[in-house]
Amino acid sequence: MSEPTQNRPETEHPIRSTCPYCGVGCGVLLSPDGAGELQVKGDPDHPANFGRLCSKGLALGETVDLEDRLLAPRIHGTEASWDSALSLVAEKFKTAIAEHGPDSVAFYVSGQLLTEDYYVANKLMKGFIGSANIDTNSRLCMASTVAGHKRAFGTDTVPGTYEDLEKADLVVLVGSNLAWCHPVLYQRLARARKDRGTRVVVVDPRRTASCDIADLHLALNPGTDVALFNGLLAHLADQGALDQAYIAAHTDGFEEALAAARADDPGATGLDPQDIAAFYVLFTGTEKTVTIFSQGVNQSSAGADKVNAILNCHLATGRIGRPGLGPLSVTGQPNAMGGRETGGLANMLAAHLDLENPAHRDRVKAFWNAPDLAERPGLKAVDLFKAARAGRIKALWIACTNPVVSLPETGEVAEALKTCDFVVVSDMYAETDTARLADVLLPATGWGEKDGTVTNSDRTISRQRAALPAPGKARHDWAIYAEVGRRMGWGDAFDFKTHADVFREHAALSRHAGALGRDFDISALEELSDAEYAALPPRRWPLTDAREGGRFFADGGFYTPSGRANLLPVTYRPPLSKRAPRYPFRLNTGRLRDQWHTMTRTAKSARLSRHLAEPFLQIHPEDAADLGLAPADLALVESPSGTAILRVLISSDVPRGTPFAPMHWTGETAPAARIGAVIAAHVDPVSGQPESKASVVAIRKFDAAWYGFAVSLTRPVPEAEYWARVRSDTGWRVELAGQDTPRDWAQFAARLFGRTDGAQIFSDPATGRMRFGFTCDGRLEAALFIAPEPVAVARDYIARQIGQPSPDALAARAGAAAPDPGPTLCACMNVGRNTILGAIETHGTDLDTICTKTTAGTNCGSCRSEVADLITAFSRREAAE
Ligand SMILES: Nc1nc2c(c(=O)[nH]1)N[C@H]1C(S)=C(S)[C@@H](COP(=O)(O)OP(=O)(O)OC[C@H]3O[C@@H](n4cnc5c(=O)[nH]c(N)nc54)[C@H](O)[C@@H]3O)O[C@H]1N2
Ligand SMILES: Nc1nc2c(c(=O)[nH]1)N[C@H]1C(S)=C(S)[C@@H](COP(=O)(O)OP(=O)(O)OC[C@H]3O[C@@H](n4cnc5c(=O)[nH]c(N)nc54)[C@H](O)[C@@H]3O)O[C@H]1N2
Ligand code: SF4
Ligand SMILES: [Mo]
Repeated sequence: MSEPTQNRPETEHPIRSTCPYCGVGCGVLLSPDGAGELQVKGDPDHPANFGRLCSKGLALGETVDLEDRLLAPRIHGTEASWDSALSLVAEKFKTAIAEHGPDSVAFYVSGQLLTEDYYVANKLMKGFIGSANIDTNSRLCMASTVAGHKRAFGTDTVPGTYEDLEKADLVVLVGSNLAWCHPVLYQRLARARKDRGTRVVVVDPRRTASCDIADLHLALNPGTDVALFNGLLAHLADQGALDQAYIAAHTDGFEEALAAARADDPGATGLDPQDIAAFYVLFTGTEKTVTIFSQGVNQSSAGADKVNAILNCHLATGRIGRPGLGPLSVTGQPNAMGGRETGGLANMLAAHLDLENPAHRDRVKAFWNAPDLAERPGLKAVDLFKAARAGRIKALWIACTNPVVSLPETGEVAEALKTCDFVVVSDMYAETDTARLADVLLPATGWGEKDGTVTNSDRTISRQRAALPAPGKARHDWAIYAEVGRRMGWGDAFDFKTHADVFREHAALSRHAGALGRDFDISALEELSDAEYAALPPRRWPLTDAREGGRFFADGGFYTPSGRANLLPVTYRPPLSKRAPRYPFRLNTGRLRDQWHTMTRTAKSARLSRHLAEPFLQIHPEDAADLGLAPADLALVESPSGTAILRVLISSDVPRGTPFAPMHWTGETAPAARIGAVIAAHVDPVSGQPESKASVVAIRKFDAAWYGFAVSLTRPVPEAEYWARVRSDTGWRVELAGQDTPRDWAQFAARLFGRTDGAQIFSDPATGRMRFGFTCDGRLEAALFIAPEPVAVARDYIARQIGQPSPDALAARAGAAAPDPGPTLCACMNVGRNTILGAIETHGTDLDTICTKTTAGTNCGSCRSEVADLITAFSRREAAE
């Protein structure tokens, strides 16, 4: 077999590319040094970020090393050639299809695949294997929005653009922590607010960093957004604030929607009626309103209804498709939109065409010259893994996603992979929780090495460009799918030579979609030469000979059969997980500022790991008091499906009864803290999206007999009921705890660090506290602190002692000569909490002054709210003294 074309890294520097994290889709400038290092800067010419980057984008260069990379295919753990691995994959899929039919196989893919990867995977499954059993992690992410858009607009269109944020007078953030999850958009909003006084309302049960710029924070009861927006629709009607002309000319279903809205009670939100009224008055009186929504809306058993409740208010006021107003779904993953455009969901066709529509199917079948185009929707993510668990999926291929961590009821997902006869995983790393359960592991190139396109939240298509060579034998995802397509017998259909070939075919198919009256038409790009594709600047679709970019629906023109939008009658439904005496808490989950999902890349950066270094449970002070939980204790969170152990973080930012936990930790980083284990697999009946933010749980103290903290030059391998391991500048740091006390602590320490030499041991039998230090040539290489209570040492100080002359380090105090900067608060500029507190004492309580003096918050600004919190806490303390 000939090696597929591996495109070479671009030679012109800096190389323009796109950040691989969130759906803002920031442009980056890459300067490789030729020795594997990569310098990353914001692209001043990219329309998403105009040169800005957040902490994660800035740290990209710290994540491209090859440590832990999967560099060659493996079959049952043994390295194998591509030829044998792909023969086996093609053979197993063919056999399953021959014996059990096309629906006995499935692909599970990802919004982090590039459009070219997605296109080939979807073509192979829907067009040639002849099943629609291809679903994506977008099911956990954007499915409710897709369903809501399709119900209202007839297609999955994002009507507005990012500029609308800067032209709006009111921005409502619903279930979106923009400050942490879309930091560059948040910066654009914060700047606009400063310049023109934009009002901001945050609708979120939790007080988040985004509330820093909010005029009003509506901490509603979880899952009650439909009641809130239904109340708004009724209020708009009562105030005569509707756009009757727009309703009459361009919509259907208004009366039914209003009747349903009137029958609902905004009291379900649990909000102070005055706050509700203040929001309604603001919305009613502000024509230029943008409503941004994200996972607090989508990840709900009423996700699609929440989306439609919001869209109803915009449609009924005609606030759509004009500058400075409209609904704006911010997408999570870099190519969530590209996945929707290529039809990566099990209930969609390609190019925004409908699987249920025979005319659409015929057109795609003819275009692909496909033997067996799928005729009905395939299994959605949760059902797909349930089918695998039940033995109905005989061959499953997972790419670019880590479902054993990110799906709900992860215990069942792991069992599904064990049950399934044949599991293929394509990833950059071998040690993910999912990759560990694969029969065949395929090494994929990753960001910085691969080439293609992504579409961001405002329909802008940008190029990702390779700056580094493909490591080892890694291959591009599209090329792997294409080769399997050829080996399964469809040589002509998968005869792509380059990613540009794939893109041109995708663009050509969209011409047919345009001709069938769909929104997604990028036919202007179908004849790009290789050179034009290589040089493609960011461009917003639609891209036809007649039209480029712009907004949708200001003058109607919806994609429903009638051309009119549907207002949908929706009614508040509570979350599916029901509180019970045994499970009295409702667990909210989500993201942290400096980690990306299952951390396979961001955890490589010590800088990013310093913001919040451990999985935690954010819990209200009164709940903590009821449960007898003190700060830094460990809590055991339990649901009917599993358990998780998390560090207790007491905070009144979360309401009573509704604690919050981050989603990021895995078997590699904190095996006992995988939150997916406790999330119930309840889904929205309309969209199939899991309700990841509202599972009921019980909480109690995890009664540890001992707690530990360790630092080490080399990667420690902990054996304890609880541990969490992160990078530090000098190596690694680990938190530990256990109920069983090791018989021999010295041996425990030696095993933890993989050392055979003896340790320096300091122990205090009276208090049960112990310290172990391992040195080499008089320098500290590893240290372990054990105590019967949560270990109290200056962690950053200790971490910095690695490589330093011992044994001063074990004194566990910050030396006077070297002030301890404390946990990192600003990851971009690397400024610690203690440094900021020091600056407040010296320079006073003005936020801008503190930021300027310490440089904290002077890059992406998403930590400014935390700086402000420190100032507030300091001022309160001063006032009390
Ligand atoms: N730093 C970072 N940024 C990311 C990511 C990451 O992993 N890390 N991932 C990216 C991805 S894929 C996505 S999808 C986005 C997600 O971006 P967001 O949706 O902004 O992030 P989340 O933290 O998942 O959830 C948002 C908020 O929903 C709130 N919420 C919970 N229940 C409800 C409810 O019933 N109603 C309302 N109104 N709010 C509720 C939560 O308290 C939370 O603050 O982030 C993207 N950006
Ligand atoms: N409890 C809870 N669960 C959630 C959520 C939540 O808010 N709460 N959010 C959900 C949401 S919105 C999302 S988007 C998901 C995200 O969840 P996942 O998609 O499972 O998380 P990632 O860590 O992004 O997984 C990407 C995987 O692909 C690999 N990879 C990276 N680049 C490439 C590439 O180019 N090719 C290949 N083949 N592999 C690559 C990475 O190493 C990693 O293993 O989590 C969902 N789960
Ligand atoms: S906001 Fe941050 S994570 Fe999102 S695309 Fe921009 S740099 Fe990347
Ligand atoms: Mo997502």
